[in-house]
Amino acid sequence: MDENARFYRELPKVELHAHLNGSVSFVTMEKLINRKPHLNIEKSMTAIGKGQRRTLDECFEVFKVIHKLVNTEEDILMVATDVIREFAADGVKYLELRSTPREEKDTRLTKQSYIETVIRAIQQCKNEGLDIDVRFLVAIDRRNGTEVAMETVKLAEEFMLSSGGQVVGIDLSGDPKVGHGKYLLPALEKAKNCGLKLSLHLSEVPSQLEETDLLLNLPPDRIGHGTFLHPEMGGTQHLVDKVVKNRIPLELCLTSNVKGQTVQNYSQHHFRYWYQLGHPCVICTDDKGVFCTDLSQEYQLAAATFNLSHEAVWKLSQQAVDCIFAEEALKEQLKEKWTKLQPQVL
Ligand code: 6MZ
Repeated sequence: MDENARFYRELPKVELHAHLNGSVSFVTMEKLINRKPHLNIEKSMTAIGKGQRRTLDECFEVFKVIHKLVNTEEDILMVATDVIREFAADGVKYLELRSTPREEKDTRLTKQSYIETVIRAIQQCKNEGLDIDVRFLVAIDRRNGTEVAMETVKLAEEFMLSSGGQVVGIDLSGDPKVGHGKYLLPALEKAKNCGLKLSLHLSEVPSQLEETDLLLNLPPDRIGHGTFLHPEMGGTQHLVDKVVKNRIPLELCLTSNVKGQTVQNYSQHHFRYWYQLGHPCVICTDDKGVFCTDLSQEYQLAAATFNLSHEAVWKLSQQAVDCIFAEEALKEQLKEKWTKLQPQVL
């Protein structure tokens, strides 16, 4: 590893936008495929390699394949522990994992046992003594509509109260071309009122301006992507003003957006717009398995594309701590960790 790559690996990092089933590495995927040879799934069907691109629709087909491979408690436990260990090995000190609880009649998996298993994986990694704190966001898949969204929030609330602080919020995700946020608003309001934090995928595709305007009134605690919010990408100043006024941090995933073809190339990524505004931006991976990346690479890519010094990169990773959903005490501990780890030259 060259010295520059080492800097990014050793940089303490915060990962706030990671979908569990999109984060499954090649190595874990191999184990899953070996467990279920009858499915005839090849590794190439579960990831988008270097230089490859897919439409966003094709990306959503990839998740369907992965969901076939991850359909028991045993699978979820393995996937979640592997993903957490990999983030820890990449220098991530605080991770918010998000995942959509699924019911699988064939394997008797319930949404409840799905969440319990993710929490078990988090505890197992803690017991291993890994240098990473992990929290869980329960995801609402937007295509499933009002009732499922409400049920998901109820589950998340129960777990928030019983999990000893591990479940901290709700993620709204899924194919942005399906469904409309107005049907999900009551569930999101309920989540907010019971103390769950909200991270919402907003304006990931161009046609969502009305929905984004509506959901920004909540307001959410963080925004996933927000690719088409600003006027240069067909958004509006009004939307930008709302985001800036409430200082809502953006979770930005460069490789995901370029490989998923919502952004043409790295230099046109909206990181530039929001970073120049001085608005809180957090670099994230989205789906490190599907998009074949890791958080160190994403930081390095952002730095190379936007000409950021090591000092600026350090600041970026440090400021991400302010955007986490965990309790204040942990925030303070993480800030101390960053201070301790800061190289003297910066
Ligand atoms: C929107 C996405 C996504 O929940 O089964 N997901 N939603 N936009 C994206 N951009 C590429 N990437 C992943 O992880 C997979 C699920 O996460 C959401 C989708 O709902 C996908 O099915 P989990 O752990």
